[in-house]
Amino acid sequence: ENYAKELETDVLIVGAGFGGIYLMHKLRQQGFKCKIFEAGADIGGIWHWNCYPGARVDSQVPIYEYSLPEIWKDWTWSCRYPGTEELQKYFEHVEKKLDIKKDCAFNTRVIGAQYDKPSSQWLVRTEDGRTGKAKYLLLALGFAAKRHFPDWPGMDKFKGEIHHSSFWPASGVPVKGKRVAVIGTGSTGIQIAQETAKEAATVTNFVRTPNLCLPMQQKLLTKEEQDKRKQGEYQEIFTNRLNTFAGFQYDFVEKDTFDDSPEDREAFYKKLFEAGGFEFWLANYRDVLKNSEANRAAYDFWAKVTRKRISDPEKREILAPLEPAHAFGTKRPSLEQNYYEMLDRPENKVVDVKKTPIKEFTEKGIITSDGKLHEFDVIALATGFDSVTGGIKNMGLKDVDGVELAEKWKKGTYSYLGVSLSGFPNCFFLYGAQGPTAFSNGPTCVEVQGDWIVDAIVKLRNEGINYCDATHEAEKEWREKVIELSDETLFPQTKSWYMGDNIPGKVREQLNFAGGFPLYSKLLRSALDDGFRGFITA
Ligand code: NA7
Repeated sequence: ENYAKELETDVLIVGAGFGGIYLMHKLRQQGFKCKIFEAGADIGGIWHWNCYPGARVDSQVPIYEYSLPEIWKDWTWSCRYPGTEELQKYFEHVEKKLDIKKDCAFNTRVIGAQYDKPSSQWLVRTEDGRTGKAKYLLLALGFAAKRHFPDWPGMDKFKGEIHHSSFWPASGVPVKGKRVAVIGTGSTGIQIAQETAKEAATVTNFVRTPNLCLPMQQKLLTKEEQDKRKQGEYQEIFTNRLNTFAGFQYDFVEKDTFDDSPEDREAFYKKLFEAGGFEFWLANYRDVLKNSEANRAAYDFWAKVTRKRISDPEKREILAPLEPAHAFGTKRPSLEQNYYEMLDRPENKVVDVKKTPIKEFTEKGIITSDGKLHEFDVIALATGFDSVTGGIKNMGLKDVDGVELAEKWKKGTYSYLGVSLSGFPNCFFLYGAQGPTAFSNGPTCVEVQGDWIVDAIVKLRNEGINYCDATHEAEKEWREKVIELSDETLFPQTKSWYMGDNIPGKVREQLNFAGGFPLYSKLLRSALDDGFRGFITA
């Protein structure tokens, strides 16, 4: 019983991850009363849920953390790419500094929300029969709030342990000496496979699309070196990240791929690989995600380096084929740590499910379309999420006329600026549809959009505006902009969750703003500076 049956506040925030916490902190500073409804049992968002083996962030610190000095000043990381446990500790540190939990209702899943015109309030219903009332409703759901479980026949028959990555028991699942299946090759599948292989008897990775993984180049960090970097360098990094395409400390170089000689290009690619992380993706030549030949050159380098690491010819063809399965970087690369050497070992297997799709599950394991039974003790479903739009469509959100958002978006996604929805007054969201979301570093995105939302709410209060609703015309223009920017890239050529392809029946459309942070921030700001351009205010 951590909140009353009826709760009234100024601002009701849904989600207590990076986004929700940031909003609450900034709004409190402006004198607003805030509450958070959170489906999980603690703060941390995806880092509360991500308990699967090997879960680790793949954007390096300090880029992957709040830019708030009161948080980073006395926080020290152990390594460049920390794992779940350390991220959970980080959120404990955040809690100590910001005192967030006292205004959170945990285990509180929102199942309905509608703006009530007569009272000028949002009424928000929860699964356990409570109602929250607030002038403003802010949605900080993250882009992975709804899990994707393919509905293979017989899944309930399996006698071993089967878990979706995002519902992995926090207490762990023993894999020592066990036969483990990992379905999926997103960031999650790669991490589970390489981690469980340290103990399991055998790991089998079911691969529909090979991940064009990049070397993580993990590195331990000392307190001394971090303390030194905090004297000026951190602030510089946080400021600079706003000027880069994806909100990182690096950016595409101001050069096209074929401006360089083949030798210089090779040396450049090599340097990016050695730097590790996403550099080969997001600090590459500026045309890598726009020009097919440029992209192919990057792919060929990737394949050359990666193929050398796989001695088994059959596995090599599935994991790193000479002909690319898709343009490099148009699906999210995962950062690997010995993934290829691990799968190359004779006891581990790779099943090409493009050739032989999964047909059904049995008590003992998985049958593929060639009739073969693969037996397992543990199955990890690393099958991802109804990404970007799944969460917001799944919370009973209705417009002023009572039409469900899921219904409104049946034929396509519409938002204004990737932060608001026409027909949903005084409601804003972040790290969701048509924002930089999946093409960005999460904390950067959350702060850029969060600052804007806070400024917008403060402006509404200061100017005595009671009601602020995006127009449908503004939404249509924004949607066009999002599609136009995406069409200038190679993203639409590839089937991916960026484009909604991973969920059967989902509309195929670009779900993310592909124009980069500098442009995004400019567009966002100008709408506010122009007196809520694109909104009806009253
Ligand atoms: P992803 O990246 O969506 O990966 C899901 C994987 O599951 C992907 O390899 C899919 O293959 C595979 N998948 C999904 N459905 C099926 C079926 N029916 N058959 C075979 N394989 C299937 O999710 P993650 O959890 O790894 O990562 C999510 C994001 O969280 C990540 O990008 C980070 O930003 C953090 P496909 O590629 O579609 O062929």
